[in-house]
Amino acid sequence: MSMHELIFPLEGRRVWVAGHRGMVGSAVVRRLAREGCEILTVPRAELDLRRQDDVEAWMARMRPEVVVAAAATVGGILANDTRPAEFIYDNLAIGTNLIEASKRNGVAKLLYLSSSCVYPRLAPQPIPESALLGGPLEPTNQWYAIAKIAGILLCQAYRRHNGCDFIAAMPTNLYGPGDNFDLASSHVLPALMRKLHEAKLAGRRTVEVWGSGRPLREFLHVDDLADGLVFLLNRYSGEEHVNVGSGSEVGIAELARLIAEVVGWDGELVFDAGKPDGTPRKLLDSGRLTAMGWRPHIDLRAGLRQTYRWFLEQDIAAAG
Ligand code: GFB
Repeated sequence: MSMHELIFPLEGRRVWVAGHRGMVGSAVVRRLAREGCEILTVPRAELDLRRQDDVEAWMARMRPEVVVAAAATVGGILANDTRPAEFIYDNLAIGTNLIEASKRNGVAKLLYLSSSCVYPRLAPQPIPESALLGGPLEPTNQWYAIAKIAGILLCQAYRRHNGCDFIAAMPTNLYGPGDNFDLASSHVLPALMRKLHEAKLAGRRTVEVWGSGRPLREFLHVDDLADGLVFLLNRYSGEEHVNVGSGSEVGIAELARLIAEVVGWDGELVFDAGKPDGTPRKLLDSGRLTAMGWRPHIDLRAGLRQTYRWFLEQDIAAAG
């Protein structure tokens, strides 16, 4: 059987999306609606994924057959840099609890969500899966990275030791509906969208962009990611994590100009060298996934327009 055949249909299965309120989890829930499966979710107020006993008890009661581990404490460069204990503890706890409880409850398939920032700071570009653990991490997000590397290795170890069909996906930088637009904790794309939108409303002629504007980032729309994740659930079973990217990168200064165009603001961008640049470049080699037959569909400009429309709806809803 070749790698890209449908080996694990989701139809009729009980699929737990852990982290369903987040940008990724909510996109996975939207995408799974087409698969004919039964989707399980649980609010954070009812189940704290950092509590091992609670996670095990919930899973023993709800008996999911498939788990999408999309729950995580996440944030942009500043949040990662200033809240290290939260980023390492929460993500280690969530990952170990979901994986161990899935083993104990005989889960047939688990998909763990890692992140492209787990690769070494100066990894070869585009970054192949084999670059993992080949060099020192980017210091601003090393805490998050260690937890997300542990998740990948847990999946590998449980596969080898317990025969569990647990796989890991490595998404690139993501954006889209459901993103976090809070300036202190968000990633660059929603942060700039909000800043430029507010500048337009206030008639301000300058907007501050952190760092030099020179770092390069690859962006993937979260609906493309969700589609790639379902593709992997259906068609991939293996020890190595799989990169999921769009294949195209953009400089931060250019991204700011693109968003300014979408928002309709034509002032001046001011670069704040007092803020960190982070890793200089982070482009994934997604050749493994595309060779299996998957590709993304939403280009950055169209994705930005759609995300801005979503943002405006939230804004209006919040104001009204
Ligand atoms: O998206 P971002 O916060 O995280 O920042 P990373 C990307 C680049 O955009 C950095 C610059 O060079 C920032 O300095 N930037 C410019 C801004 N203006 C802004 C702004 O207003 N807000 C923000 N947030 N950035 C994250 C990791 O790294 O990538 C996470 O810290 C995660 O752990 C995520 O892996 C995917 O791309 O540098």
